[in-house]
Amino acid sequence: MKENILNLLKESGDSFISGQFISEKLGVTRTAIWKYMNTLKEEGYEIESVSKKGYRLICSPDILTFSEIKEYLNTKFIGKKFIHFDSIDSTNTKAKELASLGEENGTVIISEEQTGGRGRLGRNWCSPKGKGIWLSIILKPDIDPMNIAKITQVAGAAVCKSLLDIGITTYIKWPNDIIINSKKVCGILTEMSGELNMVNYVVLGIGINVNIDAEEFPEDLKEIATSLKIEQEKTINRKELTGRILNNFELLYRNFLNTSSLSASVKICKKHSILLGREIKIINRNTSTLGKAIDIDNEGRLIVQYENGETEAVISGEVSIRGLCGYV
Ligand code: BT5
Repeated sequence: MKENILNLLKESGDSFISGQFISEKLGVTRTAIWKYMNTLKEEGYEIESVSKKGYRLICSPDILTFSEIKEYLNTKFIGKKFIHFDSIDSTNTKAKELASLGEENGTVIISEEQTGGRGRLGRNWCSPKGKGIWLSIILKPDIDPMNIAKITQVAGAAVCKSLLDIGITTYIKWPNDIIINSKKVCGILTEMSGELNMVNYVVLGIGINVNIDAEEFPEDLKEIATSLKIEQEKTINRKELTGRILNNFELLYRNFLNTSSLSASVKICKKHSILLGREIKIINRNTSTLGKAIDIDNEGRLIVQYENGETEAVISGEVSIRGLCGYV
């Protein structure tokens, strides 16, 4: 009901809408409407109410609820169900819990803040309130578990393309970091539950530092992390960007599933790769080897040429890559 009232307010734009009209249209009492208006105000909606005229929406809060994002969304299945939290430990943890209870393919879990945001290998992901996009998508692809890591690259390509669409050029540090100005602006965490040859579900987590100010990063991240706002020197519309990312992700993901080929995403990843042509250090457990990143193949593997001239196709998840200068 709250959603319906909000829709009516949005539809009427600058004009007032009477309590009588809402009451007749939605079949609720005037008192109930008044209560819903108060709930909306508590959520940050600025609503003017004038006796004999009714209600008017003055402005909407900067929150990533379905009501706020839907005008930017044109997906077929991603985000058809949207679960929004004000605060949560980790959207990936929640998504895994819901997926194991049967939550549907394409459901998006998003939170304004994460108190226990996670990176890979048990690392932390800093996710301050209202400053980023912290979301997870539940996916149920009918593919070989071996191919799941490729979804990270589909997501990386979708984020890069979406940022480029709003005029921001970024780079991908294969396989899962998005970089601006040698600093990390986005990380991707793909987790899976499955058996040897069957995927139960995949949870794709995307974290983007959107409007974080430099001084808001904790000390240990100041040198290695950045945000879109820091780089662009302006506040970025989180709602629009969320919509664009989900739209682009769905297109590339469907292309990946329908064609059984990663090439459309790889094309974007290669164009934006920060590693290709560079000397890198490939860290595999305790050993580290020097080499040069020369290509990303259509399986999404990083092709590395070692000093002895031999080449190897490196699979994401097996190794960690360090550039030889700075963070990347
Ligand atoms: C990642 O891990 O980059 C994956 C991050 C995924 C976060 C999303 S947010 C929504 C969803 N829910 C979750 O709980 N997670 C996902 P990794 O490559 O392991 O990088 C982690 C490292 O990045 C940390 O050890 C820090 O050094 C650094 N880091 C932490 N927070 C950061 C931030 N906000 N921006 C840039 N770097 C950060």
